[in-house]
Parts: sequence; C-alpha cells; structure tokens
Amino acid sequence: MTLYYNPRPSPVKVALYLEEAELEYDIAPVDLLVGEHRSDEFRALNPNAKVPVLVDDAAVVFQYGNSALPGGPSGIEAGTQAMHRFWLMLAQCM
Ligand SMILES: N[C@@H](CCC(=O)N[C@@H](CS)C(=O)NCC(=O)O)C(=O)O
Repeated sequence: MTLYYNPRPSPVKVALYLEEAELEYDIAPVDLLVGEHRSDEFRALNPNAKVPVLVDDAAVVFQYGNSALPGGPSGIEAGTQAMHRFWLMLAQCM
C-alpha cells in the first residue's frame, strides 16, 4: 500500500491506523505548500485534491477505517477492530 501523506491531521490519522494495524505501507510525501495535491497526477488519484490517499494495488481507498483495508472487517477479531476505532477516534481529537 502507498499512503500519499503530509503531516496534517487527516493523513496522520491514517498513518496511526496503519501503524496500529501493523500493516506494511510506503509513504509518498505530498507537498501541500507547493500545491502538489492540485496537480493532474494527484487529482487522478483523488479528484478532491486532498490528502490522505491510500492506494492498494489498483484500488484507491478513500474511506477511513478497517472495513476498507485488507482483512477487515470480517478478517479482524472484534476486539482488535474496537481498538482500531479507538485509535481513529483518538486521532480525530488531536
Ligand atoms: N475528510 C477529508 C479530509 C482531507 C483533508 O481535509 N485533508 C487536508 C489535510 S488535513 C488537505 O489535503 N488539505 C489541502 C487542501 O484542502 O488544499 C477527505 O479525506 O477528503
């Protein structure tokens, strides 16, 4: 998976989730200050021109949370799912 990232609140939430879920991913830095997120290349990934974007092979995942990620939700034990949601909610308060 590739996480198009800038250290802003929304991308940090997804990075926290990926870390807690112990999923492997690469970071593709997106420089918002120079407008990389408004480039045609980036808009091809996310027409909304916002980070984060999570690309898993050919699929682009816009939805936050484990239902859109490998193994979830049915492949993840309920207690672990609850912990993932806890981290996502905590990150929203940052
Ligand atoms: N829930 C929104 C949040 C994304 C968001 O607001 N990202 C901010 C960074 S935290 C962003 O990319 N801002 C750049 C801009 O709006 O120009 C989404 O995924 O579309």
